[in-house]
Amino acid sequence: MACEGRVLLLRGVTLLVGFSVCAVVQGQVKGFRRFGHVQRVQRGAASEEQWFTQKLDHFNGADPREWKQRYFVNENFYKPGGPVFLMIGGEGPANPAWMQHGTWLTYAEKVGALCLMLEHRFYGKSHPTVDLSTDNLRFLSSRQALADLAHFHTKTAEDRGLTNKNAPVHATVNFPEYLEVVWRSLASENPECPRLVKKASDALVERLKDPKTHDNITKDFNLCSRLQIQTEMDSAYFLETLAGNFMDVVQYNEDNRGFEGVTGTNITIKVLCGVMADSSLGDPYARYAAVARLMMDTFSMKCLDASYTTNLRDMTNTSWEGPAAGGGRQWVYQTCTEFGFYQSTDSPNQPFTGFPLAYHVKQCAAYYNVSAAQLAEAVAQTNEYYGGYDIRSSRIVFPNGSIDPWHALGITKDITANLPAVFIKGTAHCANMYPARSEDLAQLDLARDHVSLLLQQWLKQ
Ligand SMILES: *[C@@H]1O[C@H](CO)[C@@H](O)[C@H](O)[C@H]1NC(C)=O
Ligand SMILES: *[C@@H]1O[C@H](CO)[C@@H](O)[C@H](O)[C@H]1NC(C)=O
Ligand SMILES: *[C@@H]1O[C@H](CO)[C@@H](O)[C@H](O)[C@H]1NC(C)=O
Ligand SMILES: *[C@@H]1O[C@H](CO)[C@@H](O)[C@H](O)[C@H]1NC(C)=O
Ligand SMILES: *[C@H]1O[C@@H](CO)[C@H](O)[C@@H](O)[C@@H]1NC(C)=O
Repeated sequence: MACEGRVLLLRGVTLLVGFSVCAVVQGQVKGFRRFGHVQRVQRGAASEEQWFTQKLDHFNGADPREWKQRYFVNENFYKPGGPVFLMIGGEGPANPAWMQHGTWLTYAEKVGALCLMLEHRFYGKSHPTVDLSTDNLRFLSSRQALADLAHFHTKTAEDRGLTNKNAPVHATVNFPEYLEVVWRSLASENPECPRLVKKASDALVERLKDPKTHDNITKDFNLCSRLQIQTEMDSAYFLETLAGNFMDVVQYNEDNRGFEGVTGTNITIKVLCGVMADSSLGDPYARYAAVARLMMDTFSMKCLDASYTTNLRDMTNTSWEGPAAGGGRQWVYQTCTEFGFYQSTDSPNQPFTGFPLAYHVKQCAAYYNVSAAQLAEAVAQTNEYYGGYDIRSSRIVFPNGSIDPWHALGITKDITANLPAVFIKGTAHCANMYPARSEDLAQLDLARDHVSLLLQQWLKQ
């Protein structure tokens, strides 16, 4: 789900600026799309990594095992007595580039804050266990991660008192609304665009039914190996991979992510809708294939690996050197055991076909032996534990962008004056957290200023 980082504000009183959970994603990582993968960019002293000792299991006093968690500090703006900003790592490596760039530093400069960033357990270099076996992944949960934060906070900012670490979370097994927003976001560029995508996707689904077409499909989409459709999982994985091109671009449309070392930021909704409207490329199906090839060129991929069998092998590799250890195996585990959030094609009001909820649920069994019933129970537990939308704290701001499919699960209307929403028209995922630039929409500038004012106001209380 989530910005590689919520920013918590620690101070004498309950102060928490929830930039919510924003994933900073690199689209081409297996099993991992639309979640937090960040490339590492090392720069300057504030980027130096440091290590903090944590318990493996915060909820079992009898278990003495410990491990080292990575964190970063930027003291450049700190004025004694000032607040502490804590950026919480998300489901990918904590990227030290955030210690040099990003809107939170602008805020820190204004209020004299100390800036800390703590990497999430099991992601990046924060390895609590020797490998990623399903048995060891038991220690990967948002509750353990919050306990890491609490302990980190107690030790590093003892006199500042973080009293609220209640993340706003509403978990849901099925999340078909995601693709509904993808439709609307494409339509905001050009109403024809999502219709063309749907035509193309429908045509592809039709062709898939006839094995005689599979050689052509293999060629059209430049697949690494001949298309093999033996099970529903095979076709679902293939169709989801192609839809993923659109999902990724919509989610990060025009976000200023270049500073993190992310490539392909110039592939925007406008570019994809441009290809979909280009009749010189052939019918919508041919244009859909052209989009896939454009993405491959952009990310320097020789061919497209859209085989579920390969994916299954990658996702069940439990080594820290494994192909999904960048976060894919860990994040999907968290979806199966805490959050769900499956971006299924179960709504009729979206462009794609063929990857229903059942496909996502079966992956939980295939990767971690988690059944559908266990998944449903785990998600219900999460909402019971965190309270879902029933948020009882105060001084949390909830920013969201209207283009970002995740806003469908976000808080886009003020709950109270002390729990304000900042709904930004026309921006994508976590746009407000990235460094400002001159091309930013006026609404985005205003949103950043608004958050800055709230921050200063709350710090005075
Ligand atoms: C495969 O593509 C070729 C060239 O476009 C076309 O002539 C042929 O009919 C296609 N084959 C099938 C089975 O669709
Ligand atoms: C995006 O940028 C890359 C690298 O600068 C360039 O090669 C490519 O042509 C650009 N693509 C588009 C669609 O603008
Ligand atoms: C897991 O991935 C690593 C690194 O790619 C590889 O060396 C190892 O053989 C894989 N393990 C299995 C069981 O496939
Ligand atoms: C899978 O889970 C079931 C039920 O929780 C359990 O009985 C079974 O032993 C597990 N299988 C494996 C291979 O771990
Ligand atoms: C707002 O929506 C929530 C719920 O999906 C996401 O978790 C957040 O990342 C998102 N916030 C921003 C700033 O994009």
